[in-house]
Amino acid sequence: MRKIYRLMFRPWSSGGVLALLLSLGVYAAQPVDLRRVEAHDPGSSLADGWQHGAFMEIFVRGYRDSDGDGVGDLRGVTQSLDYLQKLGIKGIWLMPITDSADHDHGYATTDFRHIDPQYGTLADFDTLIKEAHARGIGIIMDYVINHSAAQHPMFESASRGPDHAFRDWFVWQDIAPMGWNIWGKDPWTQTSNGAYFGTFGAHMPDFNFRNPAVIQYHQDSLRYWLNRGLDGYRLDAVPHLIENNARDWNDQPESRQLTGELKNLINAYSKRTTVCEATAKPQDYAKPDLCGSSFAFGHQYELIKAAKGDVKAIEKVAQYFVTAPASMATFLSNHDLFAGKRAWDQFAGNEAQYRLAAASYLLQPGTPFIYYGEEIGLAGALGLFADGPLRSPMSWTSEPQGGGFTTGKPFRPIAPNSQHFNASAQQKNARSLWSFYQAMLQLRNGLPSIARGSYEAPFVQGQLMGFQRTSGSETSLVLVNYGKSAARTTVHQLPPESTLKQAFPHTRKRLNTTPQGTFSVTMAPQSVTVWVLRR
Ligand SMILES: [Ca+2]
Ligand SMILES: [Ca+2]
Repeated sequence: MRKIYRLMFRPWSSGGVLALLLSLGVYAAQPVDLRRVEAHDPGSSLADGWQHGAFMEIFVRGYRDSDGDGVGDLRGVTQSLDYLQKLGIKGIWLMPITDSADHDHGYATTDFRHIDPQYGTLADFDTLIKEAHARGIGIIMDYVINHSAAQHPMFESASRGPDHAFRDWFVWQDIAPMGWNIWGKDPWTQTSNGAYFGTFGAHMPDFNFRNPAVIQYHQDSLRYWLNRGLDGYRLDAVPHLIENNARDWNDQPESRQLTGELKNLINAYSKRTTVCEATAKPQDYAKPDLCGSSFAFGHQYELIKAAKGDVKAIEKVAQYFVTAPASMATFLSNHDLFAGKRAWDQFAGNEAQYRLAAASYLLQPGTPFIYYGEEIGLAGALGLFADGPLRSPMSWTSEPQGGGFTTGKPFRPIAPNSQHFNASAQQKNARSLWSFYQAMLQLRNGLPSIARGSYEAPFVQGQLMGFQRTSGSETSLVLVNYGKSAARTTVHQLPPESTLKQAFPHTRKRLNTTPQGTFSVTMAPQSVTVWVLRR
């Protein structure tokens, strides 16, 4: 008998109270906010194309604590907007901020329309949106649509038996079917009241998207936040929305269809954007008729290997955007361990390699998603399991107890390198990693060819990569020498007898191309240069 309600006495949480009332049989009515939400687009004050600027992925719990309880919150993010603007950030991806059962990453949702009280209030959310927009920064957030937490009042009702409310909102069979295997695990959980399906495990039961009421509920919930001025969503795990059978469960046509419909709902609002997590076929999901943008899973490993000098990886990095859509969302690492450790740990603190990886993805096509703290070399916390080290507090200062993240006791250990690798120290140092990230984003924000230009003439010579980006009359030439020795190279396919101005490092140097359209230059070891040509 697994009818044990995990009661969490969180009197400040409506979800907790409702779950409690439900479990006591007190609350007969539906405890979930099922109100219909019509589209009321408040418009957008953001610049056209803002969503093609660099994003920061923020784990609110670990970003900045405004009230000293040791847990990051929305006001902490609002207090960090000036910092993000100075860095050159144009968008923020908030990891889940709604009520969750996990009280950590937030992907086990218990209320799709309520801010986790530890993160703040709806008023705090509204303030964050308003203050971000005032700085030209848009905000998207996670929407975890495939599943809820097992503690969601809807699932708690459904799990009581076939005649209970919300039963058909989840995927049930009398007896768990045989033959299922998702990443080495059986997704079915047998209970005394039937078996239910959970792609990511028993704690996260999948919704039944063959039930139109479920789709309508999520559409309403998406509109709920868009109507408040949210600028879009990162849709979680969309290839897993709809399963057909034990063989055909991943990335089914039905999931693609529904993903496209959700993207259409979101992007019908002015200047909104959608980016999808689709690990198996990310390039398919970036296409306009599907999600429009999709994380470039797999590419991050090549970026890291290339930065370490791996010639095969350098070739792959050079070729990636020959075929990949420019709407890919590129990154070095994120909150999930399957995507890799924090960049600092993957490079074991080698800043030269770190810079090469950063330049590679910040100067290529795609929309870069910087993982919070990446710009200061935030290391993973020590002594934690699984993906815990990836989600430690941001290091704001050298303060040894809370790293400037909190005046209280941080919910998780601060980074072991916070004394030198913190936002305060690095902003003062023109040679810091932070300053390098800022310089790369200045190139993106200042040069249309780098931000959204074409991708042309990629080449690799030894451990040196080059490519051109063109927008209108402006062409940028990017050269990256991943090797540990200087390299002389001749670049071809440039406009003949034209003047190239060096844009990075920022010098007054000018060089001319030959009548044949070539250009020769010597690259210092492990260096990046950017040249700009205007016709
Ligand atoms: Ca707090
Ligand atoms: Ca599913």
